[in-house]
Amino acid sequence: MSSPGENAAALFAAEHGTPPEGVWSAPGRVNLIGEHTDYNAGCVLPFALPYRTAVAGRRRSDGLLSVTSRGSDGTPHRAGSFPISELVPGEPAGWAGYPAGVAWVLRQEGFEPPGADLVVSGDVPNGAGLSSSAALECATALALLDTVDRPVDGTSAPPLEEVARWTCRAENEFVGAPTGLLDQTASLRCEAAHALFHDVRSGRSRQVPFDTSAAGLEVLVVDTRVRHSHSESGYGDRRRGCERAAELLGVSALREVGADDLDDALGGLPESLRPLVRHVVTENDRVWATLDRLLHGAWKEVGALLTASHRSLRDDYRVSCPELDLAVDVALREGALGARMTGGGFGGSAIALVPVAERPRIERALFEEFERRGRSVPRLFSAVPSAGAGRERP
Ligand code: GAF
Repeated sequence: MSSPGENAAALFAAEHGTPPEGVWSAPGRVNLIGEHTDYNAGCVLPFALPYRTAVAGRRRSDGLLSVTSRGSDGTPHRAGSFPISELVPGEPAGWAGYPAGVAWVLRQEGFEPPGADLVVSGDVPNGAGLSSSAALECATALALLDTVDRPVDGTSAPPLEEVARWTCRAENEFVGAPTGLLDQTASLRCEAAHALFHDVRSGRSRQVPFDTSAAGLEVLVVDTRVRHSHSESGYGDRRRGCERAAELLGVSALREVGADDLDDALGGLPESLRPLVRHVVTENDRVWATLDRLLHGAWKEVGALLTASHRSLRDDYRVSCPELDLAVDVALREGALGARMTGGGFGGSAIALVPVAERPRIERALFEEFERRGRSVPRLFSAVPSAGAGRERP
């Protein structure tokens, strides 16, 4: 089977009659823990998936951005050609808004993209909470930075932290999804065989060795196939609630409320905001605890932290859904050390930390329970921490 990069390059050649000047790709992610903490200036702990979005590109000199994607049957979907200098947020809508948004942001940041032909191909499942949007944004950013002579593998490369901010702005301001920095940071900065501990407030990251196999474990991903979108109201409502709570507490972000001060903080807030704050403060604490437990190889405790995170997201933050809860409950019942929804929620995927030897049985139980309750057949796969974004070998 060909890789997304090979597919993008082949379609580029078929569409444009020449090979691309380069191919860049970026991965989807799972977030091990640290959910809805990023826009509260807190900490996250994702790792990159082996699934990637690749962008084959070539510079143009007429200021146009042409974007084509490869459908799963190999056919091209031509989204059109857009004058970069005339782009305005929201147009084009749909998937082409992500690459167009990145071109728009780069221009706002003072770059003058001369135009480009881009062909996209990827295998990150869409709408599965595995960060397919960030993978597309980040691969596009790398391709377009090359056209302005700031390649991310060159000496004049912009810091990846900046690239993460630009791609996040594309999603917030152009596409209109009020997301935080987790996904783009993960896609750009993760490394193979590691999870990435990232502190959004300081911008500092730490690569954390993540070798479940040495402990006879693996991370099973359960894509419930319930599709979600962060442009819809649920995500934005939670984010606004957190911002309002921070304002009432007189802090710039909920990150500043320590776990020891939680009870006092809750006492000063209206009832409706308390569960949101309780989740964010305890979740941030769980990220630090997970980092510590991972460094000590204390997998059982890591599992317990994952499960506690799920309960908090389900009961306090209220971003889970019946299918995610089902995946978590079945995995735990069948012997997972811990399980939780991953990503923004309202659908998408759950992860479970499972003993390798138990995986076939846990998978069977998941299929059976989903079928018995009339849910779609989940997609299951084992997630191996993989490399972050970069230029592919020619
Ligand atoms: C989505 C968002 F894109 C992230 O920024 C993050 O907030 C996450 O939901 C929840 O942790 O993936």
